Amino acid sequence: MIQRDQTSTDDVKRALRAQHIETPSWAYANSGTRFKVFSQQGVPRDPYEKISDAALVHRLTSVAPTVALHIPWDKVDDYAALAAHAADQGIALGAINSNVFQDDDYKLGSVTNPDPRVRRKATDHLLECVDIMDATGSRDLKLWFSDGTNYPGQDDIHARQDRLAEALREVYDRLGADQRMLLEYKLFEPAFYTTDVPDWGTAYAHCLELGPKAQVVIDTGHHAPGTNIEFIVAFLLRQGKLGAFDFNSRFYADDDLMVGAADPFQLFRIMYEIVRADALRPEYGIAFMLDQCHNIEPKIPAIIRSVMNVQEATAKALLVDRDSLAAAQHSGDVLGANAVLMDAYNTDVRPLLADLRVDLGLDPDPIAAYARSGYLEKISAERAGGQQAGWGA
Ligand code: PSV
Ligand code: MN
Repeated sequence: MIQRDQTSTDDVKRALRAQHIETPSWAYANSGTRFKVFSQQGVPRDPYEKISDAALVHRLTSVAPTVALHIPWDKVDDYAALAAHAADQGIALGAINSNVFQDDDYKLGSVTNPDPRVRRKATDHLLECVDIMDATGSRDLKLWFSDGTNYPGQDDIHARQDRLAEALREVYDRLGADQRMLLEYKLFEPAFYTTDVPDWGTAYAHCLELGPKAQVVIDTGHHAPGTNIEFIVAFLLRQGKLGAFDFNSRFYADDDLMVGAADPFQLFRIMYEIVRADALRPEYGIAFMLDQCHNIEPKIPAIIRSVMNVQEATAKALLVDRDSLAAAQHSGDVLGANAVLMDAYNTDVRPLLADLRVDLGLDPDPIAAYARSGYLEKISAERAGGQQAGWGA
């Protein structure tokens, strides 16, 4: 069992206090499956209201100071005004997510489309996202492409990689000195035969070719069952090419359920690799983002729960006795090394996190605090009319 002295507990708390988890604007909006979107009371009707909800999550947890936007879902006339609204509420705008997957023109692909007109349109959208970053002060452009093919022979696999590289290069060259391109991969869906960025290797190779401002995003839901994601984390960290996480949980494919719900042990193993590389610190530059949809559960408490799940996995990772682990590893003590890791994983860190919240002047139980706050009643009354936001708005 782990015995901790006060100094090491303080170190763990210090690291947790500095943690930064970005929430996604779309998690506050309506979502569902291709079968049905169930609406909920009080759902935001515009980006301003999404930001207000995100700000509340930050006020209750103190570790979620930024919210990611998705363009055009969060399109507004004045992005500087949107950033000012976020600042007024005590948060900032985070990554800008592009969207080249919801237009009829993209049926055969966006930046990899065989038609140069469609490629131009898609690339122009990505460039527009960089313009938006200039206005919002966002550092990161996050790219996910739904591009791929459904049938052998449908298009030239090799040529599609060339087209992808060409578009990425144009956008990369447009980035400002402090801006980054984060390239996401996904095993399959919506295309089923080939996917143009299907895995970390493809994303890594493109990022390497582009240069230091291009880095890979690991969306935890985007792998084949059984994939050792912490290996990918360790590999990319070693290469300096891990830019961000999109956290969520999957049981089958890209389920987008709450992070830490399906496999908290995997989340702990991922966070251990981060801690081991000293990459938790915001200055290290990794963006820890959620990419989730709350289809049947109430959204704001689900996001709070997700933030808490990441904190719990992180706290356990920070509790790993690294000296004992290294000693066991070096002496070839297989069982001993495994036991050191499991001791940390099996520690109940909820009291430590509750203490931390009290130190920060927060309620030790953010979900109970949310329930007591009356916020849901308030937004249900205030947001009665109008059109609730969703994947298309
Ligand atoms: C689609 O799979 C997806 O979930 C990607 O992971 C993106 O990050 C997200 O949508 C937002 O575009
Ligand atoms: Mn994602």
